[in-house]
Amino acid sequence: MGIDTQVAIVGAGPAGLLLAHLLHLSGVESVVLENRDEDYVVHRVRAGVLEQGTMDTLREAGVGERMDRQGAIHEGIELRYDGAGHRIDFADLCGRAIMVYGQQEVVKDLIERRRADCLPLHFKVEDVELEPAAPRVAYTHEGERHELRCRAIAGCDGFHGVCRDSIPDGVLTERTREYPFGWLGILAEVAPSTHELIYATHERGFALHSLRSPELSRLYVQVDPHDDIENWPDERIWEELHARLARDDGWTLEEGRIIEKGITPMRSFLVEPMQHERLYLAGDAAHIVPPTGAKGLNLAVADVRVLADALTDWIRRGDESGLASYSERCLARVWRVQHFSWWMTSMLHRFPEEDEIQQRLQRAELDYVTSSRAASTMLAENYTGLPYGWEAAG
Ligand code: RFL
Ligand code: PHB
Repeated sequence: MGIDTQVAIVGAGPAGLLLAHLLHLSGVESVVLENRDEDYVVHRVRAGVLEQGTMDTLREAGVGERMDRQGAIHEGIELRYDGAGHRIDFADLCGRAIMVYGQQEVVKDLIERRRADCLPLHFKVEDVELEPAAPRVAYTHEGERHELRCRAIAGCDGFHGVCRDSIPDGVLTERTREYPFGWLGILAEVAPSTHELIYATHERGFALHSLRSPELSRLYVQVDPHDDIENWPDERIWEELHARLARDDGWTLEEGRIIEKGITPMRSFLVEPMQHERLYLAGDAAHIVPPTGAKGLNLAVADVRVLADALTDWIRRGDESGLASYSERCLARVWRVQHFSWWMTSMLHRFPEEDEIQQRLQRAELDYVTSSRAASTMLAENYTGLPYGWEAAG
């Protein structure tokens, strides 16, 4: 029986689109299937922080040109508590940096490249069904049912996708932790009141001041995960942000028109292994981290780098060893990042039932991280992202 494409990729988020492009660069064909429309995908506001390795990957793959023009390199962040700011200087501590560039811009750049290369990318695909062992993917597009025979399937369809659920019961071990809070995020038409990201902790809860461009600010406040966005008129959001981000030295937060707002619950989640038969899961389909470490998108990029190499070795050279160890290689980084994201989250949020000991422990941790070079280097090294292959080198 013949095949229709070498790799069927489900999901056109950063994981699916980057995988398709990396495979193309190494001479492997793929088809990308996405259930949303293109407009929705490029306007979905999500991550904004790219690790050093992510920006290097995009550049090396020839899709970093607009990022380098419009994104902003940041060499540090501020931790703010008790009315004072404490800078973590990445450049000094670990010689690495981050790029502030919206996830939807990365997605836009990858879609544009896929179009320019005239390669298959289908939006508004419905009723995707997988047979991981065949392997085969069936779907409906423009009213017609199709079947795609392939050599491997990449499940890049996010946390709510269908790929993970197509694996029979008993194969995967799932681990989940829900946090007793969520983030209310806004995009506001106002010049950022800061040059670097500010992670603030306050008795009223966590707040984050992030940026998108010289005219656009992205801000978050910790809220109850079950709260309704209707309970948060714009004035109330600004009031919370002013209170939680306040500094004793007269720093002020500028307000602007809110053009987007929503509440996201927070969880830690992963499956082990990240593969079954000829189906390989990557990105949010396999793991979720709370956003405090700014890691989700970066972890998706790390997965697809490993997967692209492994698929290429198998399809072009007949070497299956990379695919066999795909999950194991990814999970070393996944667990490291799970720990860092949990640690940042625990240090910076208010927990509903926390006692005074818990508060004092958080405070002791913040004082340590902001005063010890060893402790702040740990934060800097993880935030900017451990180099690829660190686990093997260690
Ligand atoms: P995505 O982006 O969810 O893409 C999955 C795609 O699959 C499609 N899909 C399907 N397609 C076909 N058939 C089906 N049955 C399908 N079901 C779903 C979806 O429509 C979608 O297009 O997953 P991917 O590619 O793994 O990328 C992961 C990242 O999107 C995610 O980890 C980050 O956004 C997380 N995240 C952050 N990560 C960072 O690295 N830095 C950050 O600063 C950061 N901030 C954030 C974040 C996530 C947030 N939210 C809203 C969850 C801030 C927030 C508020
Ligand atoms: C963002 O800019 O959206 C952002 C930045 C840092 C985070 C999470 C989200 O930790």
